[in-house]
Amino acid sequence: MSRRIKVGGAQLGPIQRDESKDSAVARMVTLLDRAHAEGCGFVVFPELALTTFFPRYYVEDAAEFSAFYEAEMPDATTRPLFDKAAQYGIGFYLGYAEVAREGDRTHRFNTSILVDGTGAIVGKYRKIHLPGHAEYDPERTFQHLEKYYFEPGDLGFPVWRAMGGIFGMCLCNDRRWPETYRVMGLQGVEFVALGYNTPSTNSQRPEEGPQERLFHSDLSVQAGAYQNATFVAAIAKAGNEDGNHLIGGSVIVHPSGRILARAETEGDELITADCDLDDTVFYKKTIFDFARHRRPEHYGRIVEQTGVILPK
Ligand code: ING
Repeated sequence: MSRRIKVGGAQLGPIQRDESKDSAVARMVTLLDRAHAEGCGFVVFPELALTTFFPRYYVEDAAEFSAFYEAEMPDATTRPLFDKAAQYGIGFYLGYAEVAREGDRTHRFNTSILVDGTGAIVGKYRKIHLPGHAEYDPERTFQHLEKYYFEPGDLGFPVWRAMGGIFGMCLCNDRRWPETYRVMGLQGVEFVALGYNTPSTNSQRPEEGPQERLFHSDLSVQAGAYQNATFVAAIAKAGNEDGNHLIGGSVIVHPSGRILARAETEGDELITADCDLDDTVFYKKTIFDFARHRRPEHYGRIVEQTGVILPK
């Protein structure tokens, strides 16, 4: 029995700093309507899908940006998205900024959730690889302060049985790190959902522009999919946010590494692909049969070291 699921990638165009969350939710509901009309069973939205990419701005007191974070999910603002998805029986991935009070401490994470077709949150992920820097850096052409506004995730890279398969999540910069996919691959992941907000130039190397950024995004996602025999949907928030450009290039990738669907615009756009989760089985039973081929006795450095230790 094939385990086919039609997957929608709901790329968002820019969200301006003064745009309301209600407006962002309404745009996502419109994409969900389109996904329903096209027969999708699962939809992937971007990273930080409710707000502009606020880590590009520096404020002395991070509490000034508290409105960008969600203390409860769903709340009155996001409930329409959950209700519409449940009405359609569509599961989804949603990225947002999370504030969590644990005891007397407040934690802030760059978070995503996995919601099943009944509207139930089946899983949560908190971004582990935070790129950029933790303090204002005058040397950069623009700021990328995720290390200032978020803590590294504390939930690891779990996977969940949902939508008839084994689903995992990550966020943006995580897609550049092979460890992200491998930890999920070692749990049998068949579908990795991820959202991203990727500036189209390098703040430390201005000549690195959108073409290079799109190339590296595809390279990372296709490699992660192929090397772990999993589908990957990598979905952007794109376009010009208050003069700051983010790449588009949302893709849905097959476990062979081939791109099944790619966004053509930098706006709100639904891409779709028919994903038969059983397509992962051949690769998991042959070239990437981890139990037969991996030699972890030689991989010690990967977990023992953080940075490079050069030879004498
Ligand atoms: N954004 C970017 C990303 O990893 C980045 C930051 C771009 C880091 C290119 C390194 C190279 O796609 C987020 N939000 O992680």
